[in-house]
Amino acid sequence: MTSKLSALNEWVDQVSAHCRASQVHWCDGSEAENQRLIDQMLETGDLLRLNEQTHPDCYLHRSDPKDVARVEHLTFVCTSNKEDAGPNNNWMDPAEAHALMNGLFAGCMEGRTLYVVPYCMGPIDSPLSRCGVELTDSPYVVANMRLMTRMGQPALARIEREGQFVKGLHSTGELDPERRYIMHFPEELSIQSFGSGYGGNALLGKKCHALRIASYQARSEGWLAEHMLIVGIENPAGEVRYVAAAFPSACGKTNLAMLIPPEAYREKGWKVWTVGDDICWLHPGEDGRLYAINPEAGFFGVAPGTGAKTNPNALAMLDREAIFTNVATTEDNQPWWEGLDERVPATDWRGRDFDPKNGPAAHPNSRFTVSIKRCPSYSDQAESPAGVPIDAIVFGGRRATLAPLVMEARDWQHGVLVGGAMASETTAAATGQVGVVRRDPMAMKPFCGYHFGDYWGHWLALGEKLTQPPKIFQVNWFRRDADGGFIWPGFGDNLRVLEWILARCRGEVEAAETPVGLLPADGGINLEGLTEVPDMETLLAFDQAGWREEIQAIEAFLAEFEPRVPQALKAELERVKSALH
Ligand code: OXD
Ligand code: MN
Repeated sequence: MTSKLSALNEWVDQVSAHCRASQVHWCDGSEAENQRLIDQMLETGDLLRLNEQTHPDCYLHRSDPKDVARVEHLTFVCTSNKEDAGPNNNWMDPAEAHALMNGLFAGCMEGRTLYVVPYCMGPIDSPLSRCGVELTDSPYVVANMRLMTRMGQPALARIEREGQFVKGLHSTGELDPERRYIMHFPEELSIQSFGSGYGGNALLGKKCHALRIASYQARSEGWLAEHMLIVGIENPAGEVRYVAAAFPSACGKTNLAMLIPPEAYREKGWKVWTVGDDICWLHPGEDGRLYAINPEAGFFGVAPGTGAKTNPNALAMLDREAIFTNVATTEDNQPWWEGLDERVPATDWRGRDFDPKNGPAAHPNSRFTVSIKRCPSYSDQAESPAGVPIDAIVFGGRRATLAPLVMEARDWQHGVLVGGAMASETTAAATGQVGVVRRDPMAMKPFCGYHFGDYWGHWLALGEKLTQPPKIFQVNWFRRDADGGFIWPGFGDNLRVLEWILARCRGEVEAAETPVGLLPADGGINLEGLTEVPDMETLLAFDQAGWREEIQAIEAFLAEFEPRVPQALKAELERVKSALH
């Protein structure tokens, strides 16, 4: 009998020959292996050791200054039929893409080691998890994959049992932005990434596998791969309810996933449990509910803005065994970023003496990588092979105006429209202009591996299978006042909104009907203990004229995905439109 690993062995041999790798190393994920890689990177300067007293086993990586974010314009979905990738993706013919990538990879690993990185996305013994193997020439990628996924021997054993895995090939090449491509071949379950070492481009388990390839796979298998955090909210009675929430990159998913309840809530016994901060795989269960797993095993979080007030749980896990990328450092070699504290850094993210004239000390998209096990609020259900049952799905955007603090969709179908119409101001997580409003359906604009029209159809079809579907909500923490300041305090106080959401799920509180959704009735959001009462009237206002304009913009946006926009979604849009007029 041929081993189920023979396909893997053959592929490794073929890649190694084509890339002319000097050595091949199969990663077992062990502590000893990790230590050897770290030592080697300390020697080459790929990693710098941080202050060993304050931050034991913490390292700094300074990337190439032109390689600091995801590159959406260089990211392609290569389906045999162009239409299947949809207007939401860049498309290249698979044969053309393979020819291009074969050219780039030819001989690119001369003098380098090819690392074979077997990994499992999701709890190692969950039937909902999926495996992959990343071949990479970057030890930085290996060290990060070890924190971000279940990497090494147990994953290889599962691959040997199942025989199926996603094939990812990565090389940093020369880090030349002119020779950089992130290619996805969903029909082949494969990924090829060349020319970047940045997380979202190079840690192939994350965006490439767990979102773009998985979303495609999920469509044919009847589940969803989403850009969502998963959080458990424990009420004073000790009941834990789970919420999955989609927000675009760098809009506070990590903070929300591990928020610390406001004091008045803590005193009563409210607790928050973290299951995941970025990616969520949702499967219908036999009981007609939706179950979620976090396919990742670590955080690749945005550092700036992470501080004692915004995310004390994150700070607590970042003082050991973490990799920092493109942060600044203090005089005594501690990692530092804007929003951490009042200290003045000594060195900026590029290694220069800090000078405010050069811009922020830490790169706005600087990151930390750390195992989820280090999170003080890590949920004891996060490893559950069956996943956690989801009561509410939340879609959030960053909008200065119009979108209220919270709004409930009438039903699943309306919720799909609410998610599909989401818009948000862009952030530094991807290259390009920051702060412009763009439509980002379900926060999946950069990550859906197929046509958005088909994706919405899949959401609608999946909803029909659920006899107890989660309720769907939209939130916006980012409303601004006339002076440009945020109206809602955010962070821990977002629990006030989650409390309302969960009370709605249990049918315990009233809501006010508007043409665009249900808003909290007067006094519906608990403000107990807030020293400054925010302008709730503005936060929960329904602006009829503004929504009329918005609905026109949504209609025009949806039209871009014709002829594949589901009839039911258009009917839903018509319903909202006529209610508005
Ligand atoms: C991320 C992103 O890194 O969304 O999670 O860019
Ligand atoms: Mn993300």
